[in-house]
Amino acid sequence: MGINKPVSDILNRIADILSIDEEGSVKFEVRAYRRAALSIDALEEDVSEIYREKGADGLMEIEGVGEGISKSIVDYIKTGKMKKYEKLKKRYPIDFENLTKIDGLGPKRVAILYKKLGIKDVNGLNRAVAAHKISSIEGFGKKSEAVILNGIERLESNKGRVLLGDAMPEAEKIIRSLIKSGYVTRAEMAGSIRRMKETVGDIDILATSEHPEKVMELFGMMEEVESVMLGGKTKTTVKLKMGINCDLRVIEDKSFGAALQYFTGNKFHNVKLRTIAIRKRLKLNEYGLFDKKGNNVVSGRDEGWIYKKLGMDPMPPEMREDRGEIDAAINGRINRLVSLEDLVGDMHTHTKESDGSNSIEEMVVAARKAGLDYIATTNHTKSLKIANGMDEARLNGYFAHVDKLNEGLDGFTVLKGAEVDILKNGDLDLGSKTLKELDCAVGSVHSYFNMDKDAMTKRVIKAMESGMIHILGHPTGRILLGREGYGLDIHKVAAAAEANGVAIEINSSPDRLDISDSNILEISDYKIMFAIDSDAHSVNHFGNLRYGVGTARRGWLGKDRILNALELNRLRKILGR
Ligand code: DGT
Ligand code: CA
Ligand code: CA
Ligand code: ZN
Repeated sequence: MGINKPVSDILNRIADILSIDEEGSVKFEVRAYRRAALSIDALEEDVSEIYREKGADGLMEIEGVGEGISKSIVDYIKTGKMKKYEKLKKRYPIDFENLTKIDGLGPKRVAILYKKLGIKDVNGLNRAVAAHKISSIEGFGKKSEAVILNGIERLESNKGRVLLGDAMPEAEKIIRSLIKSGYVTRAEMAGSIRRMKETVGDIDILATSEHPEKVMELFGMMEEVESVMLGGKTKTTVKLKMGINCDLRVIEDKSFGAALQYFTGNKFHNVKLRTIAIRKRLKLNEYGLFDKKGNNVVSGRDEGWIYKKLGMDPMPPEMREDRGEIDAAINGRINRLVSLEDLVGDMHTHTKESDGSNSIEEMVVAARKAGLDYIATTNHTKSLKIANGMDEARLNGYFAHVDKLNEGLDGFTVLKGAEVDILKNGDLDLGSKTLKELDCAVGSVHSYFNMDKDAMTKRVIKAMESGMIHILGHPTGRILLGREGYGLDIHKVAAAAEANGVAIEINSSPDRLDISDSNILEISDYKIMFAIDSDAHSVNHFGNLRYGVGTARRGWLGKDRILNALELNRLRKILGR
């Protein structure tokens, strides 16, 4: 495990504490820390490696890292601490990380609660809410108290879960090590990761091996592992350093498919399937599908055949949530779902013109590497000052640059776009002349999240009715394991999207996955298209598209519903309307 994550976390905490101060120069500093945190989080190479190879100068080559921040990073590499943070922490000895995850609480409000009530952590907050102390503080009130209480409950229910985007790469690393050991012939993910669920409680891995004991021994000693919780001959559970458990099961080759089915779940899907088996006088378990005499009805090797023998079409793991997929499978109505290979473009990407880490040239190289034929460059607009949003003049200059770039590109196109801020009253954050010139306008809400549901719905619909936006960006504003989405009447929004030809974004950023799979299922009968976007803020983020695809598949979407599965000429016709 590298140190990029802890380093970027501490930089964010420094920004939290600094942001309590309102002074102009500090505001700039806050932005610098946030920016550095973001680009370090997105780095492929570990900062400790960079430091070892190139020293502090190497660190300063990282986007957004200047002399001061590079010193702090060196500090951390040498001592495990940052002096600047330790000093600031004395001013506010508060658990910012968890407190700011709660809806309705930013660093400033957390600091007010500390000063007025001495609240330092979630427990303290919980006690203050229970005693109704919050509502008496200026700027908080009864509504805030309710929002905070709801936020605490959400934080509790998320405890122990991590983002799919953190769990999946970890599972891949473990599987690579297993295969590399030479003792494992086959290893695959099961459970919620295989179903591409947005958060994951524990990692499930199934493997086949001639030497199960060796595999278990080796697993317990992997560098990702903190401790072995439960060691057995065919199943071992470990606690990973990243904070969750990992179950490894060694399975016999002849029942690998059955085990894969069984341990992929989910539980409710499996219960239904077992009931169907019983009705057919069969028995389904992790070893296979058996008749009354205990004979194999179908080879346990193959997952798909188990479904077929039970009288239905096999369906992708992403559908197995007991949301009607078994009926659909019995009636032969499992459609082909969109896959990563179907995506040929990306409609939402940032560069360092606003809050991204890379130049448009670097983004193009990365997008091509990811197999794309076009991207829309969509930086933030002027109201979003914290993200260095662009005004009309800067956009014009930038677009002239993009025009030149496009002339030199062969077989790749950059569409000129913007992530246009949807203002409080539903107006868009750019003049209509500039808006009309955009190839691709993603309209997004970035402020006033606490508006009531009616007002927020009207705000978003007004933006869609402007006829100026092509895509509604991260439609509900939720942050996974963080804040709840804003109140939004999703049916009214979908109806407006249909009426105005606006596509709904499936934002692939692992902490968003917004719009959610369940919302997609809810609105998929409307005649609307979806855009699976990376919302890339760095060259590495195109790799997140797979999570957006997973979300689309969990919403049962086929390629025909995906805007950026269209080749450029057909896409242009739709955007041009
Ligand atoms: P998670 O880990 O909370 O994100 O969700 P899952 O779905 O990965 O749940 P998990 O890890 O408890 O179990 C993996 C799959 O194994 C689950 O989807 C269904 C299946 N399963 C069925 N019966 C059992 C059982 O008795 N014990 C366990 N551990 N798993 C079972
Ligand atoms: Ca699991
Ligand atoms: Ca498990
Ligand atoms: Zn945005």
